[in-house]
Amino acid sequence: MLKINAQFITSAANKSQFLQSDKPQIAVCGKSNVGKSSFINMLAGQKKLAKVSKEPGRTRLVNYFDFGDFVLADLPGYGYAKVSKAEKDRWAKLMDDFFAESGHISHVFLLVDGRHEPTANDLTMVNYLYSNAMPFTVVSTKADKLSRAAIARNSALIAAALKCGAGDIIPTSSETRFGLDKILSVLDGVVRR
Ligand SMILES: Nc1nc2c(ncn2[C@@H]2O[C@H](COP(=O)(O)OP(=O)(O)O)[C@@H](O)[C@H]2O)c(=O)[nH]1
Ligand SMILES: [Mg+2]
Repeated sequence: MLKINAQFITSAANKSQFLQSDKPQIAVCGKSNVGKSSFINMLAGQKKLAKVSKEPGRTRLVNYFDFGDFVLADLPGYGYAKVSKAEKDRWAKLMDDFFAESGHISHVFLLVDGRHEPTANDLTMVNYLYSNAMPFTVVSTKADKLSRAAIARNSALIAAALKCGAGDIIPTSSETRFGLDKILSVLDGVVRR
């Protein structure tokens, strides 16, 4: 089993600031407000490691956390309508740079909102992961807001849109910690490789 003992390391605003580490690096990505920070806090078993916001975030930083056996990179969210074209371009450049040297990335968690079909930006992100040959897991969030039947139904819709199997989608709730066991077993597999 993984021993999880997490702490914030640093933030990177550009390529030159990306963290170099000997530990496996795991990235978390998804649109603004999907629940990335909450997911990281659930993994860490801490309430305030990553900042959770009611307002969709505007920070354009990669935040790094040391989890002991691995480093987790919280990537800036996308799809927030109110950002300027210049900010969107800056985000795209940061992501291009991040995945360009993706040899150091062991795994990516792509978070999508379990209540809705994936957005156009989610599809762009997943294509990005496919074209960079990144190993990834799709995590659907906010399962506490859905019935079991709705979770199953939405997983099928999300899988069809993202061209993966419904069984490859892990529904989670950072409120109830539903799905955490499955996430930990993915992490365990990644870290052992
Ligand atoms: N009900 C519910 N709300 C959640 C869950 N995860 C996140 N949220 C809420 O969604 C909002 C955005 O969460 P945050 O983690 O900051 O998203 P981020 O922008 O992707 O980092 C906050 O109001 C959270 O409380 C969840 O599993 N269940
Ligand atoms: Mg966040």
